[in-house]
Amino acid sequence: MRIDVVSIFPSYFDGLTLSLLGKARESGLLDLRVRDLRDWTSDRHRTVDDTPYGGGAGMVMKPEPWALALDELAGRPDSTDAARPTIIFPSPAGEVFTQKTARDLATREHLVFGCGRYEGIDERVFEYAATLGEVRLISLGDYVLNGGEVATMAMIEAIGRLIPGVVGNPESLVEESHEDGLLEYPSYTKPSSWRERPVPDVLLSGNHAAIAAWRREQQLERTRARRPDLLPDEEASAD
Ligand code: 6GU
Repeated sequence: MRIDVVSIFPSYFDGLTLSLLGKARESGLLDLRVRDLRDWTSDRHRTVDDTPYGGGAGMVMKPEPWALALDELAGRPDSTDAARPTIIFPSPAGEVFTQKTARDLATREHLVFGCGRYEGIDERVFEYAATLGEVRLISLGDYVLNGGEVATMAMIEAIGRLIPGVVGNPESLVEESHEDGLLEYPSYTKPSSWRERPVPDVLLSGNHAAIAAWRREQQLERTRARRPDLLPDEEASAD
């Protein structure tokens, strides 16, 4: 998979050289390139923002540097459908990012992330981007960040680990919170008793069916307590 990121703070993404995603980049499973939006400015001050029409607080990102960046990274509008990238603008005004979104985006050949700052990007950039590929405005949740960088990193990590081969043991992808729509069951390791706290007996029993049943019950119980909104109606009331 190829991922291009455009940001005025490219060094935010230095952390993506570490750990599993760093290895995926070294092995070629993930071709991740981070670019500075200011590379597509032409004035002496490398200006990327200006005052908003209609007035109001803050600054708005100018359209032209974004258009030049998208032309270079997302191709010209005459390119074939298959080669058209998915262009993602992280935005608190977007659809909410979930594991389902991550699974969908992990199937794409080419993603382009445009990280906005200030009060946002000139609205015409989203229209222009839609001539180059599928545009998605995506939010991490109902709170405000200073810009799209941290949101983009979270999305790249969630998407990247779903690329086949990135996570060594694919079974660890299945038994995660949200993969089956429920929160994860609790985990324990040695010692079997620690500071007066024993590991639940069933986990030491060797009875795999009983362990699976216990874990499932734990998943339901936790989801009921912490995230009842995730439960299907028939599981929503305690039994
Ligand atoms: Cl994607 N961007 C910003 N700026 N704030 C957010 C967000 C994104 N998701 C939640 N808050």
